Amino acid sequence: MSKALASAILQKGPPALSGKTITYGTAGFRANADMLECVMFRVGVVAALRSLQTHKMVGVMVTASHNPAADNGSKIVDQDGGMLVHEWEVFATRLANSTDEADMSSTIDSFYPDFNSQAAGGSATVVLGRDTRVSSPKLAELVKQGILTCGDRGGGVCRWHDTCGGEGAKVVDLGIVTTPQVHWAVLRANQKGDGQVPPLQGYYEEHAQALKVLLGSKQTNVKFHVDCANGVGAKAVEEMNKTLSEHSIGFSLVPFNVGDGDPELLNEGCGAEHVQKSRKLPSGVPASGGNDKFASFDGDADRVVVWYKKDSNLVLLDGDKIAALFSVYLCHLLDASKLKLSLGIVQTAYANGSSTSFMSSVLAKHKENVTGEVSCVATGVKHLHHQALHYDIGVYFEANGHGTVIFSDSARSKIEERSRGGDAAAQTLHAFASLINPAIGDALSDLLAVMVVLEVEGISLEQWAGYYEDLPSIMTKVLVKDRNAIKTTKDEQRVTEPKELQDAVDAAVSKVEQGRCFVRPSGTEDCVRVYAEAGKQETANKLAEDVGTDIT
Ligand code: NG1
Repeated sequence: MSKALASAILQKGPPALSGKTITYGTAGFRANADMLECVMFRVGVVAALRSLQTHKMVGVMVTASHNPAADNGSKIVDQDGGMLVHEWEVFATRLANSTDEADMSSTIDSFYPDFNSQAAGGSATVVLGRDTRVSSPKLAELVKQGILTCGDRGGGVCRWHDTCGGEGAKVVDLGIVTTPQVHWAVLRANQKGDGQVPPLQGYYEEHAQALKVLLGSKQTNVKFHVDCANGVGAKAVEEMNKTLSEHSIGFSLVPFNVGDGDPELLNEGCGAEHVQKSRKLPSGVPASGGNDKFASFDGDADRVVVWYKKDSNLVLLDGDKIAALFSVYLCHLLDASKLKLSLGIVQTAYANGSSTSFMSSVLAKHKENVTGEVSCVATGVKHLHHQALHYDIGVYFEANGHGTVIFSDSARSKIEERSRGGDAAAQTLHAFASLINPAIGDALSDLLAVMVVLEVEGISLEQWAGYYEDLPSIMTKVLVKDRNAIKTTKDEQRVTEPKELQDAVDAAVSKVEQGRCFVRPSGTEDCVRVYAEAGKQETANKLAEDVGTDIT
């Protein structure tokens, strides 16, 4: 059966990768859209096989997130609503690059040894979403063809059944949605287990219901301007606003950069990536009063940063600050409920040093009722999510605004039990857990959670910004012949190969007060990233520049 499937895949032609290899990295496959046609067909195949293997729905999102409009890509959502397990990422890479029938068939057999036995009588369902890129409808169609090819009834015979009594493969096409909405749909569909994908209205309703509990009888009138990066976030914001107003919740999200003009404007000078990396205002900022509040989503709305203007400069509240806000809030609730749950705060090496010190001091202050730690893992949200699973409550955010808060099953049961007994803090914890996306970073859920925490705790953006002061930092890109020649330790803070490079970084850092610097190959762009931090901005800039010179 794997031979028949391999031959059907190859009929679609070889991958047009111009001699390059495409890798399923921290953000799935990403490349110029022109290179992706065959790859996307194969992504459909991989997703269908994963669904067949797990007997659950999985998902595919066609997007290249914060990359330019000409790029595209895909992220596969696993059966638990999270990111694809590592082994299947390797499988996806192998299958996407294979050009030979025997190699492809043996790849299928080695990564999915039960394929032949499970295929007979099995079925697969894949939830499909796409972003607003011009190339996305065509690429989503190719994913669909890949999925359906798996269960194709060529000559009246389903590829998966000897004599077809089963359903083969099915696609549930959600159309234009945010990446976290695909994760949500897969998670909820598999939790219900009735083979149906719940309508997306359920996503908005869940948020509204949780907000109602968190706000209680508090009358609110909070407005945030939302920079939607000219991407999918605009549609979700509009729908969310409708539901908020139906429930008379006094939160309003006023979208700008909604992408109703030139498709090339996606992520162009706007969105979370632009704001967080350049620390500059995005394009299209509406004329507004001095106290206005702003948030920027990225192109597929899985990241958010918050900001405000001070003397026409931007004051950034990035992923580290969001994690700090949630951690302080959760520590208060854990103190009040005495539930004795562990709280893990997970960051990457890009987290500002001041944020790490701040989080550690928050945990130390609450140590009587909260056992916790701050840890650092490799870049890429899957690594953070994985680490966050070690705690009762895991708060994880990348500095760029990608993250969420997850609650373990046992923590949820304890919170629910205490909350049924009427404990107010436990009821609040329960509602917070229902508000925030349990599967993946979600710009919309995170923003609503920020808004509600600020509102109920009576914290202004200025007070929140004052939790700690960021150490001056800079991130630069260096173009090299082969970025993968640079190898790092697991937490990416040190280079292991070439050794001379780490020696040079150490020498440069030793000359700088409060200096910290690390180098790693990007997983999503063809470059090496340098991050430097120091007591003064000029010194951080110089440190990054010196280390950059050592790389080239
Ligand atoms: P790379 O290109 O590997 O640095 C970037 C972001 C990650 C993550 C991924 C996926 C930085 C420094 N890196 O990864 O945090 O979000 O994209 O989108 O922001």
